[in-house]
Amino acid sequence: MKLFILTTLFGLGLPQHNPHFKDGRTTIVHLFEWRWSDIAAECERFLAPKGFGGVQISPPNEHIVLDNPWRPWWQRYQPISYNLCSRSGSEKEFIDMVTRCNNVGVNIYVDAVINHMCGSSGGEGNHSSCGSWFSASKKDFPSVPYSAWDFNVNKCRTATGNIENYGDIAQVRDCRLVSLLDLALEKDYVRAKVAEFMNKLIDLGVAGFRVDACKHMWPGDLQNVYGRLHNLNSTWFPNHSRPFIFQEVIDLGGEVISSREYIHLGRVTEFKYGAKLGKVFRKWQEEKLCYTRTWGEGWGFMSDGNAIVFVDNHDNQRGHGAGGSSIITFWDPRLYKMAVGYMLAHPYGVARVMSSYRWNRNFVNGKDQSDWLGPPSNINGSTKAVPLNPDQTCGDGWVCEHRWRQITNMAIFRNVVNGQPHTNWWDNQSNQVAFGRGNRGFIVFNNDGWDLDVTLNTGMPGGTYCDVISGQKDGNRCTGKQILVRNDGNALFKITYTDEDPFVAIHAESKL
Ligand SMILES: *[C@@H]1O[C@H](CO)[C@@H](O)[C@H](O)[C@H]1NC(C)=O
Ligand SMILES: *[C@@H]1O[C@H](CO)[C@@H](O)[C@H](O)[C@H]1NC(C)=O
Ligand SMILES: *[C@@H]1O[C@H](CO)[C@@H](O)[C@H](O)[C@H]1NC(C)=O
Ligand SMILES: *[C@@H]1O[C@H](CO)[C@@H](O)[C@H](O)[C@H]1NC(C)=O
Ligand SMILES: CC(=O)N[C@H]1CO[C@H](CO)[C@@H](O)[C@@H]1O
Repeated sequence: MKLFILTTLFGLGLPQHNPHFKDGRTTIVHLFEWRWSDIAAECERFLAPKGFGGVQISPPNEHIVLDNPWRPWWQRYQPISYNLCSRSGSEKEFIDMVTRCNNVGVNIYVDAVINHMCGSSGGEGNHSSCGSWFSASKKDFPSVPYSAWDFNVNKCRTATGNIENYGDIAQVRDCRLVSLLDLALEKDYVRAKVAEFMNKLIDLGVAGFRVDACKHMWPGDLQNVYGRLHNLNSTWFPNHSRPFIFQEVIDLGGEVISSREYIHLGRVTEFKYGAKLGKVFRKWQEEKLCYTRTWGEGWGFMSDGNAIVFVDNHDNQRGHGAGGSSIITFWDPRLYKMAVGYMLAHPYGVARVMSSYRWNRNFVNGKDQSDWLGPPSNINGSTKAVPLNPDQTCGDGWVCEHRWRQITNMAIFRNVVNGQPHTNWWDNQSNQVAFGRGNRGFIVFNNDGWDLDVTLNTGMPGGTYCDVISGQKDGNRCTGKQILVRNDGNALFKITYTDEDPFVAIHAESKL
């Protein structure tokens, strides 16, 4: 346990590994494809009061606009320039969002697409989110400007110019990822343009970056770019704060490129986390929840201080990226709430919660033919606002997992137990487990096909606590289950296997 705590401190000690959360907050939410004006409102009306630490936003720069398929979500992963106008809004709206979120202590992390520009067959013209002219065939992007010189052409050794063999490190980094025009990040000019874009965002007040497709860039090139970045804006962050960097590297083990190559530069996405947690909660391949006693490094994950963790992300929730069918998403709400609850209760990693939109799935031979569908949109292609229903859930196809009571309350749990060790483990050698976080919180799961009825040592002070899953504390009463912790710390837990949510969580601030 000592070692665990030391590595945590060490991780936060590395400058680009620190998310710079305010006021003991601990959780990032990815508001995938949300408009800037909706994010600004959400920071003020929900994220700050509920204690969320930050938002990962969709790429803010100018992107291609595609007609076939119609406005897919992935058009935002095809940059045309670094102008800040996108499907989510204008530069003015972006600045307003960053300012308003920062003013209520919620950080903004930008999804930075710096490996490539648009696809090689992206055509010529002004089919771009700000109407900037470009030519994919000539590799001409005058609004940056980039010209053919700025792309990897001669370096790539495949006949098609695309990555053909993922076992060949040079191909993966020097050739085109699914035909996207691959920037020559070894060039000083390209490094300078990318850093200029990122520095503009830093100066406006963002707290850091989720860097897209890092596996496809050489660590040395990234180190050079990151080295050019300004410190965070001291209006909102302590002097000399480095931007938080978390890098998308898909490494499920057995790949020629390892997440280890990137951990000295910033945190890295731990894709094994959601893939394994999905197997555990689905009970696939004889996995059991009791085996998660050693969850974290004990499961072969990278060290705690280097990891960003998530149950699902915008790629693998729709079958893209990594993790396969074990990934649990909002489409399986009962399992999803348990899995996200587990992640938020457990001390390993910096946690990110996904917030999605619904789309009409259409499976043919196990593959979703609609995995490209973009966010809820108007007929003219503009993204719809996120309306709130009277019960505070979201309408118009926005799922808003972060507003599900069980998930919101577990984000609060994570703040309340922040810094406390993983303690008082119990399991039934099957799928009933419980663990505490020092004397600040305790959680019990029943993912077996029979009832749980057991007295456990919670490690918490005696008193009556509100379960924050079936309800929460409301003044001097509980809206859901009540848990009586005796003065010796023991409490009786009963969770029937048919419960809507077969888990219970209590924490220091849910005490009556
Ligand atoms: C895009 O190009 C077309 C044809 O050249 C022109 O008519 C149109 O005004 C341009 N749109 C923008 C937004 O620049
Ligand atoms: C930091 O943000 C403030 C407030 O928006 C702004 O006035 C200032 O110019 C920014 N600092 C830098 C270095 O850009
Ligand atoms: C941060 O830096 C600014 C400008 O150099 C300086 O005026 C200010 O006193 C510093 N703040 C702290 C807390 O050191
Ligand atoms: C697109 O449609 C929406 C809703 O009808 C409207 O509010 C918006 O102004 C339109 N945008 C453009 C660029 O026409
Ligand atoms: C292996 C197994 O199922 N063990 C126990 C799981 O928990 C219940 C009570 O909570 C026991 O009755 C089982 O024997």
